[in-house]
Formats: sequence, C-alpha cells, structure tokens
Amino acid sequence: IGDCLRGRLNANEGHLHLGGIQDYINKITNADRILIIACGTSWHAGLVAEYIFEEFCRIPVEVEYASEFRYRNPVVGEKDVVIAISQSGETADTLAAIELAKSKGATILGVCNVVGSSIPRATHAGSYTHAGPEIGVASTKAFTAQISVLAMMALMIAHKKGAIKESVYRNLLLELDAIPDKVAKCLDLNPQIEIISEKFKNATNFLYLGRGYNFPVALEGALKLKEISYIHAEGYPAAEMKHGPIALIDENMPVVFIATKDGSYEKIVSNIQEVKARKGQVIAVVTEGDTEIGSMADHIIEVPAAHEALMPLISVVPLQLLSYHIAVMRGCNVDQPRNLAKSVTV
Ligand code: F1P
Repeated sequence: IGDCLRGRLNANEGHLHLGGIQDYINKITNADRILIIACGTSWHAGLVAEYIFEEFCRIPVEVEYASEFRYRNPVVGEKDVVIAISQSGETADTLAAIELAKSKGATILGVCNVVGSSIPRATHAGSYTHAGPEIGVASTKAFTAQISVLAMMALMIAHKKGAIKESVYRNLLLELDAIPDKVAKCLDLNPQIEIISEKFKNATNFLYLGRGYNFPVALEGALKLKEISYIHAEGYPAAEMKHGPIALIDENMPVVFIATKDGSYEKIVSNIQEVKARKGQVIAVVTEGDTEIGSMADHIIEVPAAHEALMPLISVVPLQLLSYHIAVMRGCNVDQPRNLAKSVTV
C-alpha cells in the first residue's frame, strides 16, 4: 500500500494525483455511470470501490463479473466509464469484457498490477497498483493495493466534482496516509491469529458476515479460505443472514464477523447475538478497545480504528492470515493451490 500511495499522495499538503487517468478526469467526472468489471478477488475490490464512489462522488456504480458481462448483451454506451480491475492484467474474461464495452463506445480505465500486461494495453488509461510481484496464486496484497488506487481515484473525482467538503477530503487523505502503519499493526497480530487457527483447522464450513464496507471483506475472507485451505466458506451481508444462512448455524459452524466500529455497528452486534443464541462459534474482527463484542464473541481480533470507507484495507488482513495458517496446518500448498492458475487466460 505504501508503494501504491508513494508519489501520488501528499496528505499534509492536501495533494492527490493519479497521473494515469489525468487525461480522462473530465470524462469520469461527467460519466452517467461507472461500470466496474473484474473476476475473483479483483471483483471484491470493485465492490468496495462501488461503495466509495457512490458515497463520495455521487455517481451511480455497477459492479459485474467480467465472466458474466462478456456473454450477455449489456446496455453500455459512450457516457459510461468502465473500470477493469485485474492483478495479472491477463484474465481472459476481463479482457473480453473490455473489448465488448469498447466496441459500444465506453471509456475504459484499467487498475492492474503487472506493468505492460494485456489489460493495460487494451484500456484507454488507468493506474497501476504497484503492489509488486504476487508470489502466491491467491491475491492478497493486490486486493489492498487495488482498493487504495480506487479510493484515490474516487477522492480525486469527488474533489474535482465538488461533491465532497474540503474538510472531509483532507481528513480522508490523512486517513489514507495512515493506513500502511495500521496494516503493519495488523501483521503483528499474527501469533494470536495462529492460535485461533489451530482451534478451527478441522472445520468443514465457515460463514463470513459483514455489513457496509465490510460486506465485500466478508466475501473476500471466505474466498481466501476456499482458495487455499479447501474449506467450504460463504460470505454474506450480515443483514441477509435472516434470509437463509441462519438455518446453517449450530455449534459446529464458525462464523467470522467483520464488526469494526462504523455506522452499522449496533446492527452487527445484534447479528452476533443471533448467532450466539444458536450456539455458533464467533470469531470477530473488531476495533481496538471494543469491549461490547469482546464480551460476546468466542475470539476477538482487535484492529486499529480507521475511517469506515478505508476499513477494508485493514480488516481483510487478519482474514488473510487466518486462511494462511489454517491452510498450512492442513498441509495445503498456500502458494500453489490445487486447480487454480495465477492468470486465468482461457
Ligand atoms: C482474478 C482471479 C484472482 C484469483 C486467482 C484467479 O485474477 O480470480 O482473484 O486469486 O488468481 O484469478 P486477476 O484478474 O485479478 O489477475
């Protein structure tokens, strides 16, 4: 994240600049709609971006799997700005979706990690994430770097549009600047997360629940566990629990709540109570110093406080570590999971 912010953000001077999209800034600011297309983890980063763009830019955003978009007849045109997100820059579904949107006249921006890869070459403009090489197949730092770039894009556009108060903008820049140190603090939680992982390494199912900005984090936590430990896991918006997944909860179901302090905190506290009433085992990622959830959950993981829009950058880290330790304890190859390829080029 530090590499991604460097040279682009100077929070103390209120400066934020993504050179790669400079020529298209008016086009984006005046877009009728932003359409985000991606696959896998990159799609989850796109969901976080949807919430940030809509909150601060007040531009409607849709997020779609590239693998669906490419095979249907979507309504897309010249006033749409499409953001394609991809770690590898080679994902065949995302490339095909770009070509389709381009043929209908949309402006295409890329958010990719691998410099000179096919997707950045197929787009009109974009920003690299500068996450460095990803050694493992499952995306981890790519996710946080993608959200960092997308948050910068959204703030730049919100500022240009005058859709955000100067004080809110300045505060968000400072918040963004503080993220790398907070992520480092999350990594210090590693020994504690290893102990929790030991208790759940033999589970056969996991549920991940979050609300608001932490909902895509729930999806990503579940995907990471599936990808590297082969445990069945589902991510859901916590508010959807009562519409189905609650039927799954018993004493054998670990439920990971991403329950940091934000606008939906009280609601997620009651979701935790509902799970505890059904004897589910609760692992909760909470904001440092939270005693309310601490007294209800079986295990808590305390992370530093941050602006809720940027919290996914922090709250995902313990979930990545949890998946990592469980996978290692089960003897899985975390760098090269079975059946998965780093670049899905077919
Ligand atoms: C998309 C993706 C990754 C996943 C795996 C397979 O890749 O689904 O999120 O971890 O590597 O591909 P990309 O388009 O972001 O490179």
